[in-house]
This record gives sequence, structure tokens and C-alpha cells, in this order.
Amino acid sequence: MTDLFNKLDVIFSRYDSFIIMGHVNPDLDSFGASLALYQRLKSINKQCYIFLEHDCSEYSNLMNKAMCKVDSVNYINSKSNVDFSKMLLVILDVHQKNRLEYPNIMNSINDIIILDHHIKDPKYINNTKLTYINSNLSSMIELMTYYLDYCEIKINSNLATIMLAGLEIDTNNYNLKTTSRTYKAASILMEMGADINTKRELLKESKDEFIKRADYIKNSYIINNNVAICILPEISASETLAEVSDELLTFEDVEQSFTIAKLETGKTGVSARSLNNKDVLSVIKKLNGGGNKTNAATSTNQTIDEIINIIEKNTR
Ligand SMILES: [Mn+2]
Repeated sequence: MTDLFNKLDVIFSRYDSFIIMGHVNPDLDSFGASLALYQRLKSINKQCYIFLEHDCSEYSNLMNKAMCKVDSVNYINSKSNVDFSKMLLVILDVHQKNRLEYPNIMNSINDIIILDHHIKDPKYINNTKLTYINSNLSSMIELMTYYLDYCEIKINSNLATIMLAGLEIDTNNYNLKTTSRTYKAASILMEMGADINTKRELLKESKDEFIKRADYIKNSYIINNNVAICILPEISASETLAEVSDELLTFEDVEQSFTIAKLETGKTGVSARSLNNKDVLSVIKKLNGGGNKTNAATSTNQTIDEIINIIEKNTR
């Protein structure tokens, strides 16, 4: 990674001002990584903004709590009176235009860097100064922790805590894509001052959210011996589908999970997860989706019955 960090530093040295942007519906991985990069750029005296289009009250409860814990960060949105044209846009935790926090920024920006850990989508943003997409990384936090460490940047305890929380969310408590380097990143964050009690407080969810998810899971069922199917009864965010699929895998005898719901786009989303190297990607590909063997998703115009039929036939 030293190679990448050197390259980043060389590119950063050529610009005076920066915008950092994550994906729409920011989470603690994209936000924590943005804050980390912000600290790095501030340490080399750069002008720097984190782009968040909305007020904290419009984001998730978790984001809201995290945003209250950080101070003296310059945020920017599409209404800000700033000339983007000479700035370097650093995109974190996403690499498709339509999934950016503010896709229209692409009309007023020339120079871009992308750092991501998701599986590369054919619709990736091209013509960048640098694109680093490594789907073996657990999270952006993992990458940014090593970058801060490499740059010997000191961060405050609240930021270290937010980053540790982001790492735990993206890995589902060190159950997904976790390697020795992930645990080492957690250890570095602890040394940087992450506080376990504050992190627990930050990650607390409301009882209502818990019960809602438990209700979804209560209505899930098993087909083909080890395949859990869960249909959500309302229009849902794709993040929710992923959470439910992750959770279904924690139950005995479940080796594959498929969560299905109507999305805000009007399409139907399917999030699939598996254990023991069972291949859910081949099923999701039949629904025009993508991902990898153990973690795949799609959004499709097919009906829920058609989708279940395809899952049923292809997981036998
Ligand atoms: Mn992430």
C-alpha cells in the first residue's frame, strides 16, 4: 500500500483545494474515511471540504450521531458558492456516478481520484487522475487507517471511535471480508484513541428498529434445506436488504440468504449472501445483478414471484 500512499501524496501536492465525496446515504465507512482524509489534507495545509448535500437530520440516525461528534469540519453542498473547477475531487467508497452523494458535481469538476473497496461495476467513472478499487479490502476505513498511520497523522479520540465503528459496520463485526490486516487496523485505531464505550453508545439502535428487523426475520422461511428467503413488506433502502441478508446468515442451517423488497426506484431489490463458499452470484446473475460468490445484489423489473422462482430453481 505504500506505493498507493506515495502516489496519493504526489497527486495531492499538485492541488490547493479539495472536495471529498462519498456515496449517497452516507454511512460511517464513507463518512469516517472522508474525515480521515480531511485530517490528512489539513495536515499538509490544504483547503478542504467534505461534500454532504443535506443537513445531518436528513441522514441516518447513526450518521446524525457521528456528525454531532465531529467539529471544525468544513462541509459543502451544491448551494455553496464555491468554484469547483480547480479543485481535486476525491471520491471514497463508491465509483459509479449515479451512486455519488451529488452526481451533478461531475459537470463542474475536471480532476478526480477514486478510492473504493466495492466490486468494480462496468459503469465506473473513468478519466480519473487515479483509480484504486480493491475489493479485497474490508472497508475504506481499513485503507484510511493505514494511510493515516503511514503519514503519522494524529487524530482525536472521537474520530478514531467513529472509524472503528465504521470498520465494524462494514465487516458486520469482523464477520465479512476480515483479514489480519483488518484486525490490525482496529488495533491501530485503538492506539489512536478509539473508545469502546463511546463506540457502543454510537452503535446503539432504537428498540423500534430492532423489532422491525426482527419482524422481517420472523417472516422469513427456508427453501432447499439451507436457503433463507425474506420478503420485506414495504419499500426499503438497499442497505436494509443487505442488513437483513447478513443477519439471516447468523441462524443455524442457513447457508444462503436472499432478501427481497421494492426499492424507492420502483424496481425490486434482491440482496444475497452466503457462507461456506456457496455461490449466490450465479443466482443473482440470472437476475441481471452482480457482486461476488458470497455477496451479490441486483435491482430488477421482475416480479417477486418470478424472482423467488429463479432462486428456488438455482439453489437446489
Ligand atoms: Mn464501505
